[in-house]
Amino acid sequence: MACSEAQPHLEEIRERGELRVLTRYGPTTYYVKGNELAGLEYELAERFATFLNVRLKIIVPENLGNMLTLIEQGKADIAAAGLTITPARKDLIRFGPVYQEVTEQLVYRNGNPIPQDITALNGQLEVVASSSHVEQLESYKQDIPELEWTENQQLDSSGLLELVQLEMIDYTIADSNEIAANQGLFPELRVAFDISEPRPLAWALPLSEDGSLYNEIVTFFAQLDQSGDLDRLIAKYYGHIRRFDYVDTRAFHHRILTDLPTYQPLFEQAAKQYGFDWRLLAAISYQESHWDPKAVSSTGVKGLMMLTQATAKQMNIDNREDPQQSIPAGAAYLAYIRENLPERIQEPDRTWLALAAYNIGLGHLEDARILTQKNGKNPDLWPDVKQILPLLGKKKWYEQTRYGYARGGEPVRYIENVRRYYDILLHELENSQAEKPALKLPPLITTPPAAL
Ligand code: BLG
Repeated sequence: MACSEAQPHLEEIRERGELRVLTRYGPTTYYVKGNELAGLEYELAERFATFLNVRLKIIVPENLGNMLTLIEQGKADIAAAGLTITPARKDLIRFGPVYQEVTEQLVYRNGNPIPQDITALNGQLEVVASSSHVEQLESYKQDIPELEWTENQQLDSSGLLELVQLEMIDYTIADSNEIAANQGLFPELRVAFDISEPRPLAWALPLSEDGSLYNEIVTFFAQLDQSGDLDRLIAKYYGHIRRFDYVDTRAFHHRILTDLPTYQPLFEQAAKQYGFDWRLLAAISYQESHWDPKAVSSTGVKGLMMLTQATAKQMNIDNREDPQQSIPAGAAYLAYIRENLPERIQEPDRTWLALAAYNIGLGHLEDARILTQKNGKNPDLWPDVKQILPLLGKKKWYEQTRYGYARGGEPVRYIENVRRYYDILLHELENSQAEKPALKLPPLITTPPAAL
């Protein structure tokens, strides 16, 4: 029996055919998006399992403390949970390669006084128990003995950010990526100041002499980095966050309550007919017209889905201002574009590329895809095409194209906004309508399992 311990960790995983990965729910890690599981950590873990040629088993422990203990005790293979490498943690667990850097920041609610520094807090500060933020606060406390905080065992970072938004606590500390990912959902959050230097995130694994799994992780990340996939994945999750207009976000939250109910049945019906998520159609429509059926652009494009006259004709409708016509025609047009893209293009890139063409036209999208290929990037991936699209506005580039000049930055911003609106809708509607996600999450493990 005892000699089974000598088996290298990697062999053990291969024999069992399953990689056991601990993570936590949250917009930067693991969540349900529409009908799919998503999250940067989830996708990385899924790719690593494929790399090892084993199944992926995701386990969500009750809290961060449990997660670290489970890893320390070797009861799971990896924790992929946006974990910061800290000196104290390094004594107990081993970290893989750094894949992202974040800064820890103090968050307060808009409208309340902005604290100038950590000595000037005037209210309750709550942080996630066992987090790197506790370690950071402990180091500050050596110089500022009066510094006080509460450690929350139940909630994660997103949960505490929500409490700040709801004014149930005054401050929390969160990682910059978590704050950015949550700002669309909680538009009243504000960052007061950084409380740390940029800090590295990495996967955690049990500390042991056996380097077999560690070496595979190093090779995996090196390949991911070299192929550009790591940058693409990070851009996929954070690329659309940066430039969002937070004032607009507040108006959107309001319109979800006042205007959306009028059009929701039409979005649902069109989505069903043409194979979309209705919340995506609603997000597109908000981006196009702010749900104003009489909206008209300077170029004469009209209605809830902002159709040109030519599109209306092609889709056989005669009144673009009529929501009953505009919504199904917009959905049908988008579906038509999506169907006509080359078959090899996979989702979700297929939908984003179709949406780019909805906005700028298929000809210009095709030009951008050709330029993408000329630049050594992949024309079938939205994150690659999106880098090239703005070049259609530059002479040096549009001269090389068939359809010529276009405002290529517009579809990029357009899709960034649609994605933000879509994320907000998913979150808001799940909360308010208690809508069941189509896909069940894996079971939530609330007590450490005896033998993982
Ligand atoms: C789109 C059309 C495309 C057309 C492109 O313009 O409209 N989409 C629809 O009608 C749904 O068919 O492609 S083409 O047929 O190949 O030429 C290019 O002409 C609409 C866009 C234009 C945009 N909104 C849907 O995204 C718009 O309103 N732009 C004006 C903005 S502003 O008012 O000037 O700021």
